[in-house]
Amino acid sequence: MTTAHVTCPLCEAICGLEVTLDENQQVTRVRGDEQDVFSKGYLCPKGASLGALHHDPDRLRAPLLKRDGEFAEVTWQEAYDEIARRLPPILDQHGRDAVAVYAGNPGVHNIALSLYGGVLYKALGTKNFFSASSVDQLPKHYSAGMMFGDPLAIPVPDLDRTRHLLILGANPLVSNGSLMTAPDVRGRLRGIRERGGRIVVVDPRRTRTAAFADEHHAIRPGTDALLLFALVNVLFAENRVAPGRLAGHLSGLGDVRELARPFTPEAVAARTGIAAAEIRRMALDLADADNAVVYGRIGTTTQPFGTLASWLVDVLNVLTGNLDRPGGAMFPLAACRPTGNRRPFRVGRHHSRVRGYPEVLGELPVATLADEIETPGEGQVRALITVSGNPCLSTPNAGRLAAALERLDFMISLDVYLNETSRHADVILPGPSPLERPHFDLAFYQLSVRNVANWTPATLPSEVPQEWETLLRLTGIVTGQGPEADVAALDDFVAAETARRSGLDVAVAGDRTGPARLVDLMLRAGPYDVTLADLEAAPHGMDFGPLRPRIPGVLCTASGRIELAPETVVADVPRLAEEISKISDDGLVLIGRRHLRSNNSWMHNLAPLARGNRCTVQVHPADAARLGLTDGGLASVTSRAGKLQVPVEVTDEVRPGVVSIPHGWGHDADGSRTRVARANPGVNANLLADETLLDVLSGTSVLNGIPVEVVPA
Ligand SMILES: Nc1nc2c(c(=O)[nH]1)N[C@H]1C(S)=C(S)[C@@H](COP(=O)(O)OP(=O)(O)OC[C@H]3O[C@@H](n4cnc5c(=O)[nH]c(N)nc54)[C@H](O)[C@@H]3O)O[C@H]1N2
Ligand SMILES: Nc1nc2c(c(=O)[nH]1)N[C@H]1C(S)=C(S)[C@@H](COP(=O)(O)OP(=O)(O)OC[C@H]3O[C@@H](n4cnc5c(=O)[nH]c(N)nc54)[C@H](O)[C@@H]3O)O[C@H]1N2
Ligand code: SF4
Ligand SMILES: [Mo]
Repeated sequence: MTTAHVTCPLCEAICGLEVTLDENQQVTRVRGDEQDVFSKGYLCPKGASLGALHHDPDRLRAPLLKRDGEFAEVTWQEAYDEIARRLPPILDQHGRDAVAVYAGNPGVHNIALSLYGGVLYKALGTKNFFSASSVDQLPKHYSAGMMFGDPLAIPVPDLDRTRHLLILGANPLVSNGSLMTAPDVRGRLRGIRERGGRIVVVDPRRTRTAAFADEHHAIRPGTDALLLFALVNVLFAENRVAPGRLAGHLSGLGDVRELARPFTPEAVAARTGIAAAEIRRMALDLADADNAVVYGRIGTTTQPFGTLASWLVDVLNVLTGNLDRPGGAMFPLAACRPTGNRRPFRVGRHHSRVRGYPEVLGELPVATLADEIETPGEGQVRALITVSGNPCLSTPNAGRLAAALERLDFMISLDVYLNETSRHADVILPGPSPLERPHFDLAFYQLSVRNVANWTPATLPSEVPQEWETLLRLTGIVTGQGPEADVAALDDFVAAETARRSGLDVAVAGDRTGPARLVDLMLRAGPYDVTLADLEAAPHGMDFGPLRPRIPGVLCTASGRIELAPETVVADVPRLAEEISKISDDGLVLIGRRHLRSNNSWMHNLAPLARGNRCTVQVHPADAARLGLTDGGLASVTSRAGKLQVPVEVTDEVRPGVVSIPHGWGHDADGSRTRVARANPGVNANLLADETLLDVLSGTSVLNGIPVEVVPA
């Protein structure tokens, strides 16, 4: 029997787990690691299923190659030979942009993919780079980039010290937190109460978090920016703007005052569904609290005014003096120094070919991937590489995208399942299970409510190559070196680059290779005096303490100040102002929801998580009565993009005018190999999401607030 201490790579809470294996390397138990410096024993049902994931017989352990429409297991050599035969001619004949990439969410929880993915994408040199960020958090990168100069400088709520938390569009008691790495959110929220503080939730659904809170406002979807502007308006009108220490670091305060003028509580009340008096009180409560923080997540980013809402969240944190102070919204300081050049954030360095959407953070909106595949002409996408992504379930108008994938000349999926997306591929290259690879949360230490770090060595030897090697092999192929390229030499090159950008000699990392070497270099260049060897000696992690103020050091705007009214953001305000006059009861809209025993689209194949059908359309009793829908009956839901049938759940959890279907379901596609998930497939909510509805600034899809019609089926 052996016991391993690993950091869970399944969500942003980064819990420390204690995994027990028997002599046959079977996982017999997974528990929370009580000695973990950050999570202190917390875990959720997904983390507890790490063994089920590792042992899942459907998880791929060999490459699959499609011949005459059927997949067969092949050797790695055969897989690379096929790629070397088919991919380079597309690049040669049609140019770099003919090959698109879609990078999905698990890549952010995987050091091999996050450190070496970029090597392949840079070698490909395609403008057609897409990722799950454009169905997620890009608006927050955009607003942070414009306000602070650095799109990765995202302030997080200082949960453990705050006395007033205003949450919009997040359900951290179920999601376990996002853009806010905080294991055991429930315990931390309870702490706020115990300090005499207050939790206020703004959400169209009475979620677990809303039910736990002191106050819940069931807002009309898509109207958060109106509400937030009204809060800003009240602070100015009541002379409660008090940026404190930040006053000397601000630009654009007067502009914000002017911009907020039309957005009075009375003006936005009808549209948001929140009474003017309530809005006024919410603003004053924020101003009155000793410290307070406004926090917005998926419900505020995947909607038509995602960037404006993300911006206004931090404007409020500034106006109340809560940005960069304990108990407010603070900038974490990760142990690994990011190696990028800190130049002021810019967008629109290139545009998508068909619809002309600007690039943001080097990517284009995934909502336009189908356009790029379907539309002939120079630069048409003819091949696609998906890397840990399932866009056929996670992106808008999934039906159109699935049909478009069938028109590609060639497709590769780096994926651990044969699923709704990878079934369209010609070659599937699997990666190791979480227990078969080292782990380090590069992304999430930058978003963590305490400064911590934890290195996890691989628990077991891998049955397949590490994914960084796979990515370097593909890099060899697209750079003309063929499938036999010297992976060790490519890795040395990557390490030398990392060392150069960190101002170090690569030799300091000794004989390490792969991600371990890069992490060691980045730690040595980082703000704490630690190396990878120090972390290896601390299996429960290292704690660098609570968050500390970082302004002005963290800023890298051209002015060196916080830009409270960035030009491009301000230019979108008139579009929001038009919303004020819109009628307030314009039909049903669809929102999503997350479930504790679920992880986007890909963990429904694990028996311990797969109990019961949770894929229903929730409808308010008043709407159900009006529409003739009955609990347990079947509804037909139609949007501009598509149509589906789904069981009805009548509940007053959702506000009137709003229906909710979770995303990530629809596991009945022909040819996918996820046997447990198929037994309880649910429906693909993204058949309904409209690929033409975007937050215009960031290119992020509207996944909440989609107009739909619902009738009995
Ligand atoms: N309607 C609606 N749609 C949404 C959302 C919503 O709220 N509503 N949420 C959006 C959000 S926030 C996100 S992040 C996206 C997620 O969108 P995606 O990232 O496209 O989808 P996932 O469901 O995370 O699928 C991840 C894929 O990675 C594979 N995978 C898992 N582990 C590994 C690994 O270690 N290596 C490799 N190579 N592959 C692996 C899985 O098998 C799966 O195919 O969905 C978005 N879509
Ligand atoms: N169990 C579980 N955990 C997860 C995931 C999962 O699939 N399952 N996915 C992970 C990922 S990739 C992410 S990005 C995070 C997301 O983390 P969260 O953002 O906390 O997740 P959600 O539960 O989608 O919460 C979004 C909330 O916004 C509400 N909402 C919808 N529209 C609006 C609106 O217009 N305004 C407002 N104010 N609210 C609105 C929804 O009702 C919902 O309660 O969760 C992560 N954790
Ligand atoms: S909360 Fe997230 S990190 Fe913690 S055990 Fe669950 S899935 Fe893993
Ligand atoms: Mo996400």
